[in-house]
Amino acid sequence: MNTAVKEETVRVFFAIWPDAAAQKQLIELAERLEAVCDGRKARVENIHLTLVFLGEVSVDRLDALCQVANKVRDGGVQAFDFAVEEVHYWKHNRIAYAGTTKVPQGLLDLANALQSALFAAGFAFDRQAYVPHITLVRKTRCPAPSIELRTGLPELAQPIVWPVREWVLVKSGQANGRSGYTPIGRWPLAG
Ligand code: 2AM
Repeated sequence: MNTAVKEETVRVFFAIWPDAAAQKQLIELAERLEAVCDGRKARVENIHLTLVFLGEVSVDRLDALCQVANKVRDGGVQAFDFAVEEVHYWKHNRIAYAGTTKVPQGLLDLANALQSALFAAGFAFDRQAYVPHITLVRKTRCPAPSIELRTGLPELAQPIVWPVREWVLVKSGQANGRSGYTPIGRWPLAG
């Protein structure tokens, strides 16, 4: 008989959520992309920009995770605006996403501060170079064969900009019978 007690975990990540106006523009962009690329567009309420993806974390460690976020908040990372200017396609995972050419310093500061504080607190996370991206359509077959060749992807007439004033800790999983994201903490930016 296996008597080992299975540790309860949750799949979590830190992220930024667009405001309502940006959400509307991003879902419209996702619909345009879906029309040319096929695939499955994100649900409007799920559209987000990940800061740090932690994956499965023990529920017993969630308090410690929030303490890490408190420490980063107390460090006073400045608020910033995020501007989506481009659409890209990642062939390796068949994702079409919204990105930016001008990564705001505040975003880099926030992602770096979180990574450093998480590392110091002993949390494991993906330490690959941070590429800010907002997944709009999954399982796509975009005409653009690579990130460099974007021919065929919708162009943005003007950037989609929103003021970033807080970040959130999000739980990923089943909620009300649907898979989705549930915020379990939020922290303000300074300024
Ligand atoms: P994706 O949209 O490119 O899949 C919740 O799954 C969020 O965490 C999504 O923004 C997702 O990015 C991101 N994510 C999932 N797995 C990840 C990983 N191994 N490394 C970095 N980010 C990941």
